[in-house]
Amino acid sequence: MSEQKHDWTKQEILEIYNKPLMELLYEAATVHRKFHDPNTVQVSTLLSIKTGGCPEDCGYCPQAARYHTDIEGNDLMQVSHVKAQALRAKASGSSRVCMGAAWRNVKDGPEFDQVLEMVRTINKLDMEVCCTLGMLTENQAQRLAEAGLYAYNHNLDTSEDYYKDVISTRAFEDRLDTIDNVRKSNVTVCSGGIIGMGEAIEDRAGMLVALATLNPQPESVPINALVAVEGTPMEDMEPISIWEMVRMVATTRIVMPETQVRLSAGRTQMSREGQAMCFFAGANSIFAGDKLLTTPNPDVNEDMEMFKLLGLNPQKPFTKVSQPKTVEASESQFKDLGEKPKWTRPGHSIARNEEAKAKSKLVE
Ligand code: SAM
Ligand code: DTB
Ligand code: SF4
Repeated sequence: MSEQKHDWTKQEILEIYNKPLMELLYEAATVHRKFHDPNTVQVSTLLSIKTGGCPEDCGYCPQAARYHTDIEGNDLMQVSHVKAQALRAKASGSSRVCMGAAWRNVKDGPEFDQVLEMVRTINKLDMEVCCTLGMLTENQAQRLAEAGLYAYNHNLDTSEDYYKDVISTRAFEDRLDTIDNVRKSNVTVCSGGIIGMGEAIEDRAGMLVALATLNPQPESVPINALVAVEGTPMEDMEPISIWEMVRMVATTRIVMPETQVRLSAGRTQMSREGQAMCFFAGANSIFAGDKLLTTPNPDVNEDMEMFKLLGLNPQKPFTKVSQPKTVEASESQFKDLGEKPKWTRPGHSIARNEEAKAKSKLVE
């Protein structure tokens, strides 16, 4: 029987977030132990299968084409390369591979077919496969499910209110619609957000309301600390303190007791003591590998040393949900519909995004 509560209010969540720290930690750790093994942490490896050149204006993102960041853009990776990287990840202790593409949305055609083949290939290595490819139709979600996709990552990123100050090329509602499309398939939902983008604590609580009131709640919730990348509109944001991360992780754990809470971007700035506090507060998943998508992440060997020090064990694949079956392309029941969905384009102006875009033109 699920013990998820789906009527969380912002007020209730704020009360949890603002508790005296020792109370908050104790409550979160108690919930954590009821639903999870506190000594097991899932290790997932990110793979950027298509880097840079994205048409969106997400204010935090180094991959948006309109800002001048010094990342190296790449076309879609070959399936053989993806397989080699997945094997390396498996050998270093990862049970999940998450493939990211700098796309606004998925488009039917040869590139999506290639991604489906990547999904089949990794599933056959007995690893959990996750994708994050932007907005998705129901048919595309079904095709990914059929290929053996385990999870789809699509972050809400922040509260509905603050979203308008971060992105102008799509709406919060589009994100919810994509999550809904994923839910209609057998693929599990991974959705979370970023803290440290200048949002108020109320926005953090607002994001958690949006996630926790989904029924069912996401199986996985990544909590990222902003990586402030030079050239993006958020390059000058002050880093968040470890206390804010711990509070966010603990609150997420309490309001979504069954979910895997992922300590995501920002770990290079965190001490081992800080990360240990996050694991105690209920984080039970990390991204491993010296790179996230385009920015640095701690070295795998250092992470494994930290696991040893803390007595943590990497989670085996398919401990929560069984391995999806893979259907070959030739036997697929879901056809390429060539859909051209109308995702929203609010197009309002965000001053700091416009400034970063103007600065980028001067650099070129
Ligand atoms: N293009 C797809 C999309 O936006 O859904 C998938 C890739 S996108 C890079 C995946 C997620 O990475 C974003 O939703 C955001 O939460 C996170 N992200 C991107 N840049 C980040 C940064 N500088 N710091 C922290 N998280 C970041
Ligand atoms: C998520 O929530 N964080 C990951 C993953 N899902 C795709 C991505 C973090 C990206 C950080 C910035 C970069 O490396 O480009
Ligand atoms: Fe593109 Fe995703 Fe980056 Fe936004 S977060 S600019 S959609 S890659």
